[in-house]
Amino acid sequence: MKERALLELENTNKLEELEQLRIKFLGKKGELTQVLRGMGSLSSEERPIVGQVANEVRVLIENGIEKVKEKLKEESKNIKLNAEILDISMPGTQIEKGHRHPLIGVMEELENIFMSMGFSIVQGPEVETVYNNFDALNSPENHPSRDPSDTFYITDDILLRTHTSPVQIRTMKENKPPLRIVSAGRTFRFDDVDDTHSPMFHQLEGLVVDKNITMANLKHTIDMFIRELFGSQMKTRFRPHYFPFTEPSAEVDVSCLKCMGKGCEACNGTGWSMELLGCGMVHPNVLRNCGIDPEIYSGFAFGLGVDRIAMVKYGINNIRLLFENDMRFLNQF
Ligand code: FA5
Repeated sequence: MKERALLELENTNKLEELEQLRIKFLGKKGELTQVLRGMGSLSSEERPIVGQVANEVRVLIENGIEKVKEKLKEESKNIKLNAEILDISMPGTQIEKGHRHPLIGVMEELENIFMSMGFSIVQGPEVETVYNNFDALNSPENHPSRDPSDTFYITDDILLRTHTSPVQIRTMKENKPPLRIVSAGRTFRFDDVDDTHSPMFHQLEGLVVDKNITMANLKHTIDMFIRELFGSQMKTRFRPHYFPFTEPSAEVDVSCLKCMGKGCEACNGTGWSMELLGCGMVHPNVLRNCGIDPEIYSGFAFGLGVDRIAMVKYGINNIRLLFENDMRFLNQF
C-alpha cells in the first residue's frame, strides 16, 4: 500500500486528484483506515507491530500529500505570473484623441477677431421669451416668422430663440451706452433641411450703440471683419433688405472663395457666395423699448450665420456634414 500510495502521489498533477487520493487512503472508508479498524481482530503481539507500521505509512502519505500540494500550488502560481508578464517594449494601443469641432473653432476665431476690434463677448439663453425674441425687436404681431410653423414654441410666451438678436435687448436693458458687444450661440427655426439650412444652426450677433454711429461705421466694421477672416482680397456686397429691428437694413454676401469673384460652378457663375449675414441701423423703437433715447444715441447691429461662414471658409457644400458627427469628416480639421 505504501508503494502504491507513493507512486500515485508522484503521478498526481492536479489539486483535485490529490484530494481524491487522500480520501482513497486516509478517508473514513480509506484503505489505511480499514487496516486500522481491522486491528481488533489481531493478536495482542501482532497489534503493536501492525499499528506502528500503519502509523508510519499514514505519516508518510500525509507528508507526501502536503509536499505535492505545495508543489502544485507553486506551479499554478508560476503559470499565473507568467501569463501576467508585461512586456514594456511592446507598442501600446493608440488612444484616439478628440479635438475641437470645426464649428466651435470658427466661432472662437470670429469672437477673437471682434475682440481685437474692441468688442466684448456676452452670452444669452437659448430658451427665450417671446417678448425679447419678437416684441421688443419691433416685430409686428402678424410677422410670418412668429408663426408656429416657423418657430419652436415651448409655451405661448416662451420659445427656442430664432436668432441671437434678443441678446441685443438683454444687453441694452442691463447696460447704458456706449455698447460694443458680440454674442454667439445656437439658434432654432422650423426650417426644412437642405444644403444651406438646418433647424438648429449658429449665429453671432453684434451690437454697437453710441452717439453719432452711422451706416458708414457698420459697413467699415463688416468689411474689416470679412477681410480679417478671409483675406484682404475679399469683397463684400450689401443688398438692401428688411428687418423689423433695423432701418435701413441690408444683407451681405462675400466673394466666392473658389473663383474670387470671377464666377465658377460653385457660385453658379455669380462670383458671390451664399448670404452670410443680415445687418442694419438699430430701429429707434428698439432703442426706446430698452430705455435708450434715439434722439441722443444711434447704433448698428448685425447677425451672421456661423455655420455658413464655416462652409465658405472650408469649402463645405452641405451644412448637414457639420452636424452628422461622421469621424471621416471631422478628422479632416
Ligand atoms: C436674422 O436672423 C437677423 N437677426 C440678423 C440681424 C441681426 C439683422 C441684427 C439685422 C441686425 P436672418 O434670418 O437673415 O437674419 O439670419 C441671419 C443669418 O443666419 C443668415 O444670413 C444665414 O447665414 C443664417 N441662417 C438663417 N437661417 C439659417 C438656417 N436655417 N440654417 C443655417 N443658417 C441660417
